[in-house]
Amino acid sequence: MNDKQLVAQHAANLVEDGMVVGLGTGSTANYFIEALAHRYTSEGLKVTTVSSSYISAIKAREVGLPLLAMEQISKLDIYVDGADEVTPSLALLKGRGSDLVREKLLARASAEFIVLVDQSKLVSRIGEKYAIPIEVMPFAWQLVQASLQAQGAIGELRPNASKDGLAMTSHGSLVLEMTFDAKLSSSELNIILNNTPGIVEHGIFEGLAGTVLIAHEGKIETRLA
Ligand code: ABF
Repeated sequence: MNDKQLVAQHAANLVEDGMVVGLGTGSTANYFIEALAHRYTSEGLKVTTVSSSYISAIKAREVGLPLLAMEQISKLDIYVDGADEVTPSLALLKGRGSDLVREKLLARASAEFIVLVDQSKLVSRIGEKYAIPIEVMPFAWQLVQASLQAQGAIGELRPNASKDGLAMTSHGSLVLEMTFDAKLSSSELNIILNNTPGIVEHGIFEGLAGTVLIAHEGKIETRLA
């Protein structure tokens, strides 16, 4: 069992009968979906799930988990997802995958947001390793880019990974990937991005993580917000 599987298995064991469970996206979340499905089929654990992406919804269906559409829920008990960066204050950077709007909606609506990472995701500040993904209304991207550039940021639209052109989210947003002055804290960045018109959502998850489970060489460290 690798570190991602270990932490995913640990999180699946935290799920209780009757819970509505949010399914994250990415390689670690995939292991969680598999581990949860195993408990569902082998123990008869009663769960309902809701997914943060089409990809995870397909995975959930493949492994036989009962799945609700996001439109069918108003709250959930637990949301389990990976992250790209985690700071000492448990601010997160997410969204190197596709759908951070759904991810942030589930993180905010859940009674408990559990983040699964290995040690490679630990950073001293948001933006240390990656540019910040910022979903923008397609017609607003230049205005948003200019507004953020005026505040010292640099960056471009995310290219499409598999073919020519630009990346587009499942609900039609373009994605700017911007790098900011390293002196700005995650809460300052969060405020700047929350207050910029034309931004649909961004990858800074500030004050949302309840528990971060960190796997390293077969052991799990638990950090609580
Ligand atoms: C998604 O998957 C993203 O928000 C985050 O970018 C990523 C983490 O994936 P992995 O577990 O594969 O590193 O949830």
